[in-house]
Amino acid sequence: MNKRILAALGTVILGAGVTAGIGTYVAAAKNDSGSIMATSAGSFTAPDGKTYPHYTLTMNTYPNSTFGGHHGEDGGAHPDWVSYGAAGPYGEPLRDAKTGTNFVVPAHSAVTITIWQYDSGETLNNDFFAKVRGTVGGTATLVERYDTKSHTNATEAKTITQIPHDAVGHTFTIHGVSSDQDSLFVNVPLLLANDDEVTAAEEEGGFTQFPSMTTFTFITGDEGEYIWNCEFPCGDGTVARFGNAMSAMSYMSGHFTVKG
Ligand SMILES: [Cu+2]
Repeated sequence: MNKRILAALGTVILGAGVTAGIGTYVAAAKNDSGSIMATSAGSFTAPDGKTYPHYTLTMNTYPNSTFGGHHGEDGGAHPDWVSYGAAGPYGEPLRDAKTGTNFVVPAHSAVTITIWQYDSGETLNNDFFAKVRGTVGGTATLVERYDTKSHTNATEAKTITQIPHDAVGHTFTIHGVSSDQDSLFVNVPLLLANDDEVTAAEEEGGFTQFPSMTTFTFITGDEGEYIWNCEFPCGDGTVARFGNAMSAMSYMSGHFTVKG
């Protein structure tokens, strides 16, 4: 993956700017203008027969930050870093989005998230995160290849409880930041996109036409402040590649707020 070499170069050139950037970001993230609100989508009946207000969120994961959106048109300070970003209803980048990684969802609701994953991948440090956890039914729906041009599944959708631990692009993992609130833990592994297609698309300055598409639903409790992050070592650095994009907010992590 040439992005690792690029990331290493980026560290040398741009490392000084990182600390200042994180502080600014966290301060800005305190108000709601920096968050994506879930979209209302009717009601959802859980397997136990209970009905909840239903909300949806969409997002993308990219092999670099040149998708526009919250990093800016040219990819911002770290164009070579992997990143989450705001997505339209068919996995298209929302180039005008001002935020891509802070989310607000209502309390006591069913939240369905769809993630299009445009990056390649490698092996997880920890098998734990290759399993789907905390979702309705303990499952997710996976389309290994989604055609973003025709808006159709290029492979059949299937219900999954895990993916191979050596085929993980990124993970979406929500967890609490304090113990005096409802616990919310959700982990969904996102299948890598085809390596050759990702590389070919990157060489042309774009993203693969066929990301994987993963959809899952979970039920929120009382209001609370949570954090989400990727548990795949997709960053850079000497400590198990948990540096750079992995340790900077707004790339592979963000706020996840449950509002009453
Ligand atoms: Cu990641």
